[in-house]
Amino acid sequence: MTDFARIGAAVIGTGFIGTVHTQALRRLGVQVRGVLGSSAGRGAARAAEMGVVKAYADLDDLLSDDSVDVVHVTSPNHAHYGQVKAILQAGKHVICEKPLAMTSAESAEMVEIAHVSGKVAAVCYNIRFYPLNQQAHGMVKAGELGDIHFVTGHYHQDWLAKPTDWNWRLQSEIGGALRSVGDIGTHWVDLTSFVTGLKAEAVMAELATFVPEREKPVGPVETFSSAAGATERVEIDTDDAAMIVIRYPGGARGVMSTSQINMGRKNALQWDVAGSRASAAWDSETPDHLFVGHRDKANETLMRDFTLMNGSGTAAATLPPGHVEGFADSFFNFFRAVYADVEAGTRQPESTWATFEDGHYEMRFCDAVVMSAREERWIRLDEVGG
Ligand code: SOE
Repeated sequence: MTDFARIGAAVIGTGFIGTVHTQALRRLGVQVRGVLGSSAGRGAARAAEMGVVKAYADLDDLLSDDSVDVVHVTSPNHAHYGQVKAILQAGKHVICEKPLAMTSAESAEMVEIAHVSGKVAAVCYNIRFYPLNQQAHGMVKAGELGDIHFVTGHYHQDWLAKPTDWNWRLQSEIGGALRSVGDIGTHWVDLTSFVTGLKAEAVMAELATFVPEREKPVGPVETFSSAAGATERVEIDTDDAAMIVIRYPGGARGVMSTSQINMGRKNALQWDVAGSRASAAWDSETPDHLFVGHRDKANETLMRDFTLMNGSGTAAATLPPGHVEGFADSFFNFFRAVYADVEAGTRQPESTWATFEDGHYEMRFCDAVVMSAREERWIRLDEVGG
């Protein structure tokens, strides 16, 4: 495995996902030089808790640190555009959390800035790096499923099911116009596009807000956390759920749903891809098993086992068979792939991590969903800007 100890990284954001990034980088052997919190005080407190040597005062302080080669952006969505632009213009590589931006106009500009910079620029669609999603990508590429006909599934959670559940993602001015679609729907869109090789041509969408008023805590609340204390009632204008029908080029079709109010579904992404020769299906809550469906022989369940997987799957597998690889492992596998390209100086042809172009596709998908839901008609992605 490449020696990553020569590479320095900094992480913007010290909440749930920022901490996941920091822990995965340390496991990889990358030098985490410092973190930047939502305030200097919070950053210093979290750095001390995580044993990170430095808490930066602000973004300029971080970008002036010559020992930092790669910057991870895990701040709320509205901050991505400005921070990524400054990072790339400072000559550093960047890994930006999803969704890439607030709109496809922003993401279009970020694609151009990344191209001009010549630096490695990745979007954190980590779910590609559960090894069996890499395996499925390789199976489709090898023609094992035949022509892709029908792509279905969902991404359902329940952490925002109650009126007392709160998170910054609920506020469109911070998280963007779409919440369930932007936050978790884009994972499903990116993952199925990666597995099938297909990108949506047009969408027909319906959005739903089942909890129109919520109790907003007066103080800060971390993702998947709850806060005690004073609250104020606020009206919600972002989607709790979405229903989206998809047209792909060549006649393939898809249908998916998102929800953050399905009680009992903690973090359930499911995809099911039907091809002309076979089908395949995967569930993030049983990530070490891949269903492969047949007509002329028994169905199969492939348990993650790098002695039985294709090149894509084996390259992403870290633990022995039966030692389940989960959410945190997907970040480790993803960062290992990106940092190998940082070490090489540029993205390699066989790399499978999500680029800014992929992140821009997801933003165009989101803008088309907003337009379709508002105008109650099919919207082609080439109708949206950016
Ligand atoms: C909250 O919905 C969240 O943390 C998302 O932001 C992540 O991208 C997803 O992987 C898990 O849930």
